[in-house]
Formats: sequence, structure tokens, C-alpha cells
Amino acid sequence: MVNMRLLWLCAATLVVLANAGTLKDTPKLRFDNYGVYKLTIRNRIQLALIEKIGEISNKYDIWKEYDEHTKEVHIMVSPEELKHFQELLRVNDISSEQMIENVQELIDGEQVTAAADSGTFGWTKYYELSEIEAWLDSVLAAYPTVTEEFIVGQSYEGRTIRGIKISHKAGNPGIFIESNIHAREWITSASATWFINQLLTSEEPAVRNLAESYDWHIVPVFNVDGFEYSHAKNRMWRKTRQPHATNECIGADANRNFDSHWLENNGASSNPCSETFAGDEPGSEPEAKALVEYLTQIKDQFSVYISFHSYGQYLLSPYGHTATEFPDNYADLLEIGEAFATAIEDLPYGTVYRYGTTADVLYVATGTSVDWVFNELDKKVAFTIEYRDLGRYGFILPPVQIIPNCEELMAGMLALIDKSKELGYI
Ligand code: 0X9
Ligand code: ZN
Repeated sequence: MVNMRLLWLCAATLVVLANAGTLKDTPKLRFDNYGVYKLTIRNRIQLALIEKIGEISNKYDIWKEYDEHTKEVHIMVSPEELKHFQELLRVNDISSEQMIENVQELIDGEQVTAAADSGTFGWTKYYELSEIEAWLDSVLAAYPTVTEEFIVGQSYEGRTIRGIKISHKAGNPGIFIESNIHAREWITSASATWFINQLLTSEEPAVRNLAESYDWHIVPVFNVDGFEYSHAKNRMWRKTRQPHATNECIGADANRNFDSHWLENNGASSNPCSETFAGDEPGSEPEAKALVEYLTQIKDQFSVYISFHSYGQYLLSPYGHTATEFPDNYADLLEIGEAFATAIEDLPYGTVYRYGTTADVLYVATGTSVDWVFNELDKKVAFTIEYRDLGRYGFILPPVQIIPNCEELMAGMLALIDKSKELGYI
């Protein structure tokens, strides 16, 4: 009882804090002395408490939702809130470990100095949307016979969601890659552009085969509004940028907004302030709606769907909506997962990826793009890749790790495609 009273007391204060002022017209948000903590959750009351504080305040931000297997939650806490937070952990007997001491320090370190910047587009730093788009234009201009632009649709703020198709011959099986649906997951678009570049320039036989035997449909930055916002205002932004009719909190989790078990089983939130807000209805976010329409239109042109995310090092297959049912081809999906993970672990970095269904190895997530494609478009090879790392840097993966991460992607992707082909999916 005491705990619940304490919870509601802080809930009330935090709602006030959360609503004080808007981010618009403010300078870039700073995260000085914001810490990230790994909490070990031992019961449902502890979990409910942590999920609640993650939803009600801008002083807390859940970086990694509760994972059934590790029992971990990763949460970012503002310095003003730290004492309060520690008291909350103490009273509720939740053990914690600090993973990041000062988020701002990592953000600062993420910005490459002018001296180290070669000036040409590459993979030793992170770029803004306009720079990625300019690079995309240059690639389209440089490879006019094998590349073609496609447009998924328009974002809430009116940006164009662009993709590139790479095709060497008619009749190739297609592979669709959607990347950066979560704005703060910058490694995803860096990896997508690297991958595009490899398909176009690599001379390695295995990569040439990958490039020339498949049609690639790649959207390097899907959540364009959120991505722009994560550069301009708030590095930790995840959601879309569409305001809510009756709530001050902005945006929905685009990866909870698809019409597949939408908002079932606690796999998303109905609270607009939550990082996993499902939206008011499936397709309420113009980006998700546009993707559904676009994919439906080209559904005969692809047989594999991959969604790029970070972090945690997983290859996740459907289902996301339940941990007690598994798809009919689960054994095959596991085999593909094993091939993917083994190929990555065999590289000199020795990075370990886990694989399995989202709900089983990670957590229940409903209304995701991958589950929608799997269930509604009947594409039986559909995966989410969660890139590096395990939480040392989380979303702020240092630029020196971009290329190693990308090398892992290529090794994993080669194995994934090979195995899918061997199993008769392509
Ligand atoms: O929660 C998510 O949307 C993803 N994790 S993240 O930390 N990047 O936010 C996992 C999505 C799992 N995907 C599917 N169920 N298909
Ligand atoms: Zn994500």
C-alpha cells in the first residue's frame, strides 16, 4: 500500500513536469548527467511500477523494454530525478546497475570533429536526413541503369519517404528493407546506406551475386519526421511526430501502428505519452498507412522483408503478439536465424546475436510492420534485426562501430538469403 501511494505521488508530480513547456522552438535538448540503468525485475509489481514511470514522465525514458529472458529493463533517468528514482528502487527492492553515466557525453562523442570528417559521404559518422537524401540522389545519378527511386508516401510533416530499388535484371526475387522506423536508432540508416553502397560497388563475388540475383527495395530512413527531430531537437526521439488530438504528448510508435493484432496482449500502449503508443487506430500514422499501401501495391515483387532496428543484437521473427503460439514455419525461421547468427559470430569481432520470435526471446510487441507483412501479405521470411550493442552505448553507438556493425550485417544477410533460398522461400 505504501508503495502504491508513493507511486501515485510521484506520478502526479511527474505529469506536471512532463507537461511543462513544449520542445518546439526550444534549442536542442541536452542530456547532461542523464544516466541509463539496467534494472533486474523480479515480479509483476516491480514491472508495473517501472512501466508506469516510463509512461508518465519526460524525466524517464525506457531504452529497452522488459525482456522475459534476461529480466532486464534499461531506463534513462534525469539527474534531478535520480534521488527519487533510487528511493523508488530501494522501497520496491529493485536491483539496478548503471550502464551509462552521462548520456550527453556519449552524444558529444558521437559527433565527429571537423578535422576527422573527410567531407565526402562515408560510414565513419552519422548524417542528417538532408545529407542522406543528397547521397541517395548522387547514387541514383551515378547508377542510372540499375537503380530507380521509389516513393512510399508522405510523412505527417509532409516529407517524402524515399526508397531505392536496385535491379540488375527482370524477374529477380525481391527483398524489401525498411530502416529507421524508430528515429533514434541511427545505426539502422547508416547500415542501410552502407549496404546500398556495397550492392553497387563491391567486387566480392558473394556480394555481386547478392546484388545481381535479387531486386532490392531499400528505404534507408522510414520515419523521416522523427529522424529529423532526433537530429535537430531530441537525440532520444523514437516515435512519429503527429500531435495527438486530446493529449500534449506527440507521436506514436510507428512499429505498433500496423493492423496485425493491434493493441492486443499489452504489446503496445494506449497512452499517447508512452514510447510504445500504438496510435489511435491502425494506420493512424500517415507513415504506417503509406507503407501498408505501398507494400500492398508491390506485394508480388518481394519475398523477404527485413526491418532494421537497434539495439540488443537479435534476429527476431514473428510472432510478436504472443509467446505461446509459433508460426507454422517456425523451424525454418530458427534455421535461418541460426545461419544468420553463426555467420556473424564467425567474424573476428565474435559478436553474439540471439534469434527466435519477438515475443519469445524479447517481449510481446503488437502491430509491428514485420508481423503485418508476415500475416497480411503472407511473406514467410520476415525479420527484425536489432543491431549492436547490448547496452554499453545503446542507441548512441559510436561511429567507429558503424563499419563493424555493417560487416556483421553483410555476413548475416548473405547467410540469411542463402538459407532462405535453400529452404525454398526464394
Ligand atoms: O519494440 C520494438 O519495436 C523493437 N525493438 S526496439 O528496441 N528497436 O524498439 C522490436 C520489434 C520486434 N519486431 C516484431 N515483432 N516484428
Ligand atoms: Zn526499434
